[in-house]
Amino acid sequence: MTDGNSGVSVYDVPAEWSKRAWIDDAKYREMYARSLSDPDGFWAEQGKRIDWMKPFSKVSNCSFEPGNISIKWFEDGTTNVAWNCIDRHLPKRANQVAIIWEGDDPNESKEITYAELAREVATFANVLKAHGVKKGDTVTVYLPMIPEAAYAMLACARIGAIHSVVFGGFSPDSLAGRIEGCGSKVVITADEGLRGGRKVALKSNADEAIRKTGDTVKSLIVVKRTGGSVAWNAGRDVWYHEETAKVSATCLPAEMKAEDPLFILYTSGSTGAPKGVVHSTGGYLVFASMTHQYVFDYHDGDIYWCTADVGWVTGHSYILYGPLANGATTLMFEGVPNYPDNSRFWSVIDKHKVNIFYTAPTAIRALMQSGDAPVKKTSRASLRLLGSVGEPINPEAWEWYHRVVGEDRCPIVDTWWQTETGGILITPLPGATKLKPGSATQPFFGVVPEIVDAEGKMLEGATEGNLCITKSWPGQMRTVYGDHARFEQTYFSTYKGKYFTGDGCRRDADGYYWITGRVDDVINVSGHRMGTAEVESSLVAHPAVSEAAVVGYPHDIKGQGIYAYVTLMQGQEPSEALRKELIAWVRKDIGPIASPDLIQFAPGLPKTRSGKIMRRILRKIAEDEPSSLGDTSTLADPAVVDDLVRNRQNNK
Ligand code: 6R9
Repeated sequence: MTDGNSGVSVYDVPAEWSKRAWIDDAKYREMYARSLSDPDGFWAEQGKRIDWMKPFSKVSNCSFEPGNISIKWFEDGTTNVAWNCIDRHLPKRANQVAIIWEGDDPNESKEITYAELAREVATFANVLKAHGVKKGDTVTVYLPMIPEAAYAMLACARIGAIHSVVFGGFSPDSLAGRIEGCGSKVVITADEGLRGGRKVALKSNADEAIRKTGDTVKSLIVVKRTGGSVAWNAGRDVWYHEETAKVSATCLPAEMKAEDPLFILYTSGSTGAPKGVVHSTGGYLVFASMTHQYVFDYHDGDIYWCTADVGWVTGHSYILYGPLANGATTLMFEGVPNYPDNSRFWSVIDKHKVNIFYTAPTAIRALMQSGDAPVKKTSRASLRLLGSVGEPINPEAWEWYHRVVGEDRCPIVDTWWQTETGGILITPLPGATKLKPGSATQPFFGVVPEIVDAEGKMLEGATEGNLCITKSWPGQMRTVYGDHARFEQTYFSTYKGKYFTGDGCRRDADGYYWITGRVDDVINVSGHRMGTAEVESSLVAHPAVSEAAVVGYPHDIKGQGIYAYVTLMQGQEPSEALRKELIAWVRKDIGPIASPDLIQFAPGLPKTRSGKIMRRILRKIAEDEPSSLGDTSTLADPAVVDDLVRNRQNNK
């Protein structure tokens, strides 16, 4: 069947799926309707999917009203996230594998049972305590994808400390900003990371970052990963393996209020420095657990693999917290999709008999370029369900994923969500939802999407506009760390009374949602969010640069590439060498993910008479659509645009 709106094929729910899945079509409709008609009754039941030390009596207490943005779920209950992810499974699952770790080197892997996880996490928790970490303190985690990353996060949760995980690909400067932002006195890192056979100098990056903070960090706990040589600061640095020898392997879980923060995760927005998104204890875990069970249709015994890094929210909710809350077996992968060759994902699936596989469109597009052979030489017979997250998936990549990787038998869940949402909000449920390639399809339980026009007017039926969510859900972020006003300003001031996602969205005649990408100054490069303002401020910090404007442009593999327009200081001449230098500068300043793909030297930027840069025009030029620049009548100097169009960088 073909979809009349978009021309894509429509895929029915396979019969065996509607039978075996937790949720079929009728159940989805019934539960979705109840989640709106009786939200507190609905969420009170779901709240019981985790164990509580003191049961909650209040379910939700939320306001999106201007001046009083307040989000509370299960607020009088107490619990502990690590206790839910570990202890409660021990009677039944002590010897079940909790984490399968697959190393960068295909010959290296290990399995960690729930009983082992309990000991490792308690031990790490005691090490943190020995270094003075107390309930409510923040701990920055800058680790590669090794089991200790999971132990560290759960150890924080166990003692009520708030973890802030910083992606290992971030530069010392970015790490420094994130350590300062939340005031961590303790940082956890490794000697070196290992990705695609290459070493990443994590300890030395951490040293440099801590120096930049003015040495506010008291303890740097270092996990030995590669054994490479590292500089040592004797008063501050400790080897993790030496510390563990000094402490016991049991640790009581701290009793936490449902609304106590579990973690902070820094994410880019359209303005200013990255924001510390704060997630809660109770509501977050209920939502991560529920979405993991229903969206991936997780059943006991399934082997589940999410390829994200724990440095991103996807790693938090869908490598760690959701799966472990459900007593699942979750696979954690240290490496990259094309090392030692581009069959790696599929070989790992065969090696560990993975049933559920969750990855990003950018990886699918990159692997698709090397053809079907690297996929077809593997069996993938264990695979049952595929997932996608991070950016819109183009129908061609979706079809290839479905036909070649999933051999036409595995449904694909295209899951739309954000760091801020804590868990999946718009998604198919594999036993319930007909699929349209490229559409994230339908709202999850309790989620009320609304499409509005630029003025905030609600648009009905088949339409396109900006995506808002009008009711709270338990996994929603609670605040920006240390800056509640910024929380309100960023998410609730554009359209009063609604959470604004920053995404554009189309709804078709069947009520299916199609996310069209960011409508703010955030670009999505290989599924990683970058604020254009961050890249611009890095560029203008270079002595040769007077002004910079950064926009996204369509990129075959990354989804969006980074296009930077740069105006030089007087007396500076554009050159290839300077172009390379600026790319290296941003790379060093923010991290490799922020490296501009194209830099165009521009004698001037298009501005309005009041001095505002007209990004709309810069985007069109970067997209190579100079014929659709739109209204240019407000430009202070129209000649500037002619020069930009003439000298556009070739991105083919
Ligand atoms: C989970 C995560 C959030 C932004 C979001 C949107 C884009 C994520 C998507 C998607 C279309 C999907 N996005 N999933 N767009 N379809 N299935 O990625 O969080 O890093 O905060 O990014 O990613 O633009 O606003 P985060």
